[in-house]
Amino acid sequence: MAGLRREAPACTFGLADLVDLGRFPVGEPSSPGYRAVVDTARRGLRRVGCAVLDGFVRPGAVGVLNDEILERKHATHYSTQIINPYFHTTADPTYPADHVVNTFLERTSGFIPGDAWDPGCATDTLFRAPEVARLLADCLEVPELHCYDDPLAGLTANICDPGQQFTWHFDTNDFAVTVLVQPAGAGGVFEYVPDIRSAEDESFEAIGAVLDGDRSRVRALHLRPGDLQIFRGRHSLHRVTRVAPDSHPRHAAIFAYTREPGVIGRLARTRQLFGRALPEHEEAERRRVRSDALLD
Ligand SMILES: O=C(O)CCC(=O)C(=O)O
Ligand SMILES: [Fe+2]
Repeated sequence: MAGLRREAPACTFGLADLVDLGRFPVGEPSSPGYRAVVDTARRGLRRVGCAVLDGFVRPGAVGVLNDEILERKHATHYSTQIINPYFHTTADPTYPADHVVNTFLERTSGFIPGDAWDPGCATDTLFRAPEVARLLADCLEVPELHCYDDPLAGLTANICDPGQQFTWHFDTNDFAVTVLVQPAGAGGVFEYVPDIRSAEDESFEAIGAVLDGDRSRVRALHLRPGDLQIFRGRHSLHRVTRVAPDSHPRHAAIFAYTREPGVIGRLARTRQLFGRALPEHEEAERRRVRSDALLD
């Protein structure tokens, strides 16, 4: 008779272990505490496209999240690339040489891909908790949110090792949710320029000014471990500044959600970010319908 195989525990962490439910009563949407969190986040998102739920992850659980990143750090796909704000890597001769489209800056950070996480680990539990998706949907004023179905880009961690930076760019997703797990000792600061472009206006001139060092509209976020950040990165230029060479690495867990279920990423961007793509990406590319005409 074959012996019973021991299954790995499906989930060893409950939400209460991970989230400070006193301050963030995620499962109680009609409670005053929940309403207060949502109202504050909505104000930030409306005003500057950014909201921070400070101390969302319990201090004790932040260490667990960091251990999970360290266990998977070997799976990080590092990209050393010179990119323009639209993630393009080659010049476009239809624009002048000094145009932002032809301005390329260094990106040296890496991503731990979605398929590196074990289902039921603390990071995955936090990402997939329906109560968290409900809270985020309420903050973002959308009817519902679904975990991004992309097998690589749904749940990731952005790794910036000493000396690395993630230069100025726009995201392809409308918004991103980030939990800062380990800040750098020096550098590694998230900076952004709220709503510098819109679906109707690329605002090349304003973007060029920022790339040239204009700090007048730049905001810097000094996040602490366990802070959850909701950020609209499609229209807000942003970056992670260079981590000091003598600092420890910066680790951030990134949770991607979509308004519709079953959404998956672009083939070229997937290859760029993760160094590979899966058959699902090729299939999705064939079916894709664009939602706007922005450069990317
Ligand atoms: O690590 C972060 O805080 C954000 C990184 C980022 O901008 C991105 O992954 O697109
Ligand atoms: Fe980004």
